[in-house]
Amino acid sequence: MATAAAPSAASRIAVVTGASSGIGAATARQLAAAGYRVVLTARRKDRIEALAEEIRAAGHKATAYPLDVTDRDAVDEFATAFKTVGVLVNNAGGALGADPVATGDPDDWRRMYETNVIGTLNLTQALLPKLEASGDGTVVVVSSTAGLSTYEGGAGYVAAKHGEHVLAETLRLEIVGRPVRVVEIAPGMVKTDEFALTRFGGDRDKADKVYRGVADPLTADDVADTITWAVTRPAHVNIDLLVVRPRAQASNTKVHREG
Ligand code: 8X3
Repeated sequence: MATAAAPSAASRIAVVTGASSGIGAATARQLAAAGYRVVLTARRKDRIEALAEEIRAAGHKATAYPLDVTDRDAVDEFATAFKTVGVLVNNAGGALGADPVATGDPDDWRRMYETNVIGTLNLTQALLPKLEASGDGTVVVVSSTAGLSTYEGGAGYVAAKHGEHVLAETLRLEIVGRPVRVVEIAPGMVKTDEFALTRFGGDRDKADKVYRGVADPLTADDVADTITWAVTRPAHVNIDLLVVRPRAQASNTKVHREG
C-alpha cells in the first residue's frame, strides 16, 4: 500500500486560494497538519489572517496574503514572493444564481467565468514555473461534479466548472514529462457556510432548501481530506480526477431526501 509522502524540503509550500472559508479553509488546516507551510489567499484579509494565526497556534506554519484571483497584476506580484512552490490548490470560485438559460443574468455568468476559470488560469500560469522549480509540484483544481454533467438551472455555473475541468485536462497533456502533477477534485453536494448562500444572494431559505432532507451532505473537511490525500501520494502517482459525493447523492439530479 502506498503511504503518504511527507513533503520534501523543496516542495514544502502549499498555496491555497479561497482560503477564507469552506473547502479552502479546511484544506489549509489539513495541509498544514500534513507538514506543508501553507499560504492562505483570499480577498477577505481579516479572515485569512485569523485562520493563519489559528494554524500557527496549533504548531504549524501559515501565512496570509490577501489576493483577488481575478486581478492578474496582483497575482503576478504575489508569485514573485516565491522561489519554489510545492502545491497550488485552486479553490477560489463559486456559483451565482440558479436561473434557467432563458433568464440567467449574463453578468453572473461572466463573474463565474472570471472567478472559477480565469482565477484558476491566473494562479496556475503565475506559479507554474515555481511549481516546476520545486522538482515535484502539484496543481490541484477544485472543480465540481457540475464540471462533468449539467442540471436544470445550473448552466452558468456548469459552464464555468466545465471550463475548469478542461483547463485541468489540457494542462496535464501539455506539461507531461515535467515534474508537475495536475489533480482535479470534483465534489458533489457539500454543505458549507457560504456556497449556497452566495449562490442565492444571501437568501437563507433558498440556501437551506438545497440541503433539505439530505441526511449527510459532504462537509468542507471531507473534501479537504480528499485533496490532502491526493497531494500526499508519492510523486509519481497522479490522481487525475477524483469525484466525491455524499452517499445520498447518486448524480447531480438524483438526491435522496428524507421527510
Ligand atoms: C457544487 C455542486 O450540485 O451545487 O459544486 O453544482 S452543485
